[in-house]
Amino acid sequence: MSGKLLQVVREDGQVEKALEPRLSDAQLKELYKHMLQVRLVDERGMLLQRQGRLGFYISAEGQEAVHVGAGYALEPEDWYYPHYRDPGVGMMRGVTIQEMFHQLYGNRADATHGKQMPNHYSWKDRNVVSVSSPLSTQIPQAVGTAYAMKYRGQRHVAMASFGDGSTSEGDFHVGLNFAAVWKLPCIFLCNNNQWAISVPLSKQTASESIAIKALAYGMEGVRVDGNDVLAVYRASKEAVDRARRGEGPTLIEAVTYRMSSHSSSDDATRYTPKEELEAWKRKDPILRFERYLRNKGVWDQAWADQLREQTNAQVAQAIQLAESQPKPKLGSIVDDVFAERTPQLEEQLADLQRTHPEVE
Ligand SMILES: Cc1ncc(C[n+]2csc(CCOP(=O)(O)OP(=O)(O)O)c2C)c(N)n1
Ligand SMILES: [Mg+2]
Repeated sequence: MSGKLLQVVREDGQVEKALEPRLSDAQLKELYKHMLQVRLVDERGMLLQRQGRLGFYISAEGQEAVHVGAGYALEPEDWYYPHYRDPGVGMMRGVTIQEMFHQLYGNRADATHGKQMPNHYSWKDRNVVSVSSPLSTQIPQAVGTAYAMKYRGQRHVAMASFGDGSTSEGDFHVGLNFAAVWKLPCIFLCNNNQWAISVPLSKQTASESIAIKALAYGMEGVRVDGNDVLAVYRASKEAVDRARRGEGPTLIEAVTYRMSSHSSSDDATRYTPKEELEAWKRKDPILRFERYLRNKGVWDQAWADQLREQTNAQVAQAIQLAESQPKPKLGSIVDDVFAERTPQLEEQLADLQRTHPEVE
């Protein structure tokens, strides 16, 4: 366990050659594409909320390199237990922008028929488990999945993603302890964005870092520059390989910054120092990766312009279709809750139908 921050690409885009992962030009462009897609979806999502077209929105602005880098180290069969600030992993597994907007609108085409808040995605067929609103509950869930995989002799891994504030929950400690004792194929990805709504990291822990906590549990811990997609990828790939070899779990602390407010219901300008945000804006993960690609001679301006244009067009089209969909059917409120509807649910549905005859 090292307290040092793992960095592969410096802020000026220069690379640490010895640490550079061996990825093809096409793979590097893929990483860029995934980060840009998340950013462009977020930009529109927040605007739609401000226009009163979406009820709520959570932006991942500034944190794209964390989950894109980590998600890139996983195979499709691996399980991902998300936080609410990492939509890119689903997209990397083929979730379309359209599916994402159906979820944001909670319409009839949404996989969960509007049962979840916006940004609380659920992609069952992509091994991305539903986002849990109660913080950190995804951690023991991932540990349980890793335990089951070990028990069955499967070679897959489970990754749980969560925030810095989430490390103060009991579930974090219980989950990490269990995973280390049983040497489970589990990776814990802490998106340390310095804030838990308006509570700064300094009020969250007295430890010198989040990563150092791994030492006490008896697992590997690594502190990585979360605005450096190649560093996050490198640390995650090492953790995933270790887990597949049966060498147990890893805690990754990705040091990053929440460049937007906590959610559309928050105003971070009331509690974050302006200079802090300005300083982190200069570390923007997407701009840094662009600098790296330019230095490497991989950057292609026409390709980047087209990518941006195409993604924005997909977003616009997805919004149009999502807004034209009907609301979920009233009866769907009791679907997918239990394998079979309980008599109580049937009774409540009958009550609803009686009191809301106008709703389909
Ligand atoms: C168990 C629980 N307690 C409190 C909340 C309310 N809450 C929602 S998000 C949040 C902050 C979480 O901060 P962090 O884990 O750092 O994640 P971030 O939002 O910064 O990505 C809080 C306190 C909750 N959802 N669940
Ligand atoms: Mg946080």
